[in-house]
Amino acid sequence: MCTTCGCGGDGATFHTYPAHDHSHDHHGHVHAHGHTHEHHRDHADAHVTHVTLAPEPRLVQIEQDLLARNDRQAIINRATFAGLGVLALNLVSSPGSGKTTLLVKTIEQLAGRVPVAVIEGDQQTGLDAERIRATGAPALQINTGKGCHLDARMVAQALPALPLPRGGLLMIENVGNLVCPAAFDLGEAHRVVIHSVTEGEDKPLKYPDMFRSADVMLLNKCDLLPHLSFDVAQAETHARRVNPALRIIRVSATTGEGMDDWLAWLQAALRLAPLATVR
Ligand SMILES: Nc1nc2c(ncn2[C@@H]2O[C@H](COP(=O)(O)OP(=O)(O)OP(=O)(O)O)[C@@H](O)[C@H]2O)c(=O)[nH]1
Ligand SMILES: [Mg+2]
Repeated sequence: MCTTCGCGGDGATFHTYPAHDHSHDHHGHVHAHGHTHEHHRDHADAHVTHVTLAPEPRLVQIEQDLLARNDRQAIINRATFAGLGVLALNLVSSPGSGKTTLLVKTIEQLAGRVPVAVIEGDQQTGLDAERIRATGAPALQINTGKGCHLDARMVAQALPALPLPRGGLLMIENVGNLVCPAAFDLGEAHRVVIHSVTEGEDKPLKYPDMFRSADVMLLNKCDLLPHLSFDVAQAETHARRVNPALRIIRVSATTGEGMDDWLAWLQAALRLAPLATVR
């Protein structure tokens, strides 16, 4: 459980699978904890019981306050970036999908043309920032400890320590996590979700908030497709089902496949950076 954003079991839905006694009647509402409802969803999964916990009102209030405070700081961050003509991108994904590898390759390709600075988010270690600095680009590591996401205040506090590339690119690599980072606007102009082909086609459906909140999806590690049963068309259909406007670019950070399309998208976004005062 995340200790900073309150993303615990509140409002969660539990699905139980009775091992025996399929004739047992689960149709009635059960108020075991005062807020619990139990029912069959349909005949197709008649042996599956869905239990929905209603959220505790006080926790909902705390979470709303937290997100409202974050949104206020995100507006300030966004205005700062727009004022400097900096294009800020928030890179989100599950752990290991290739965010840092893509960043390194992107920085190498833009070298001498577009100045880039990077904020790295990890629970522990400065490993990713070291990989970025090895390219020559400035990088600042934020360690979130037990936190599972970056928030707008962390980014604001990091900015004075990082030379912002006026007219350039600020890449913010979020903590590897497909859940909580979806709720926290950092003030970015665009959110880029990286979905690698080793993760399974179902991820956009299982983590819809993340894919819905993104503007671009980089489908990474496409060089591995010949070795996998991953269905690209199905993954893209799932992603578009939760976000019809999502721009999808197939890439491989390793071989460079698709990088031209990604760089073309970046160049177009850079031209609009001073106008990016809303997302
Ligand atoms: N085959 C292949 N491997 C890749 C590709 N991109 C990244 N990898 C590998 O995937 C692993 C994870 O890459 P990272 O760039 O560290 O992933 P990340 O998303 O930054 O990971 P976290 O920051 O820990 O969430 C490394 O072993 C990379 O070499 C790719 O396009 N193809
Ligand atoms: Mg990384």
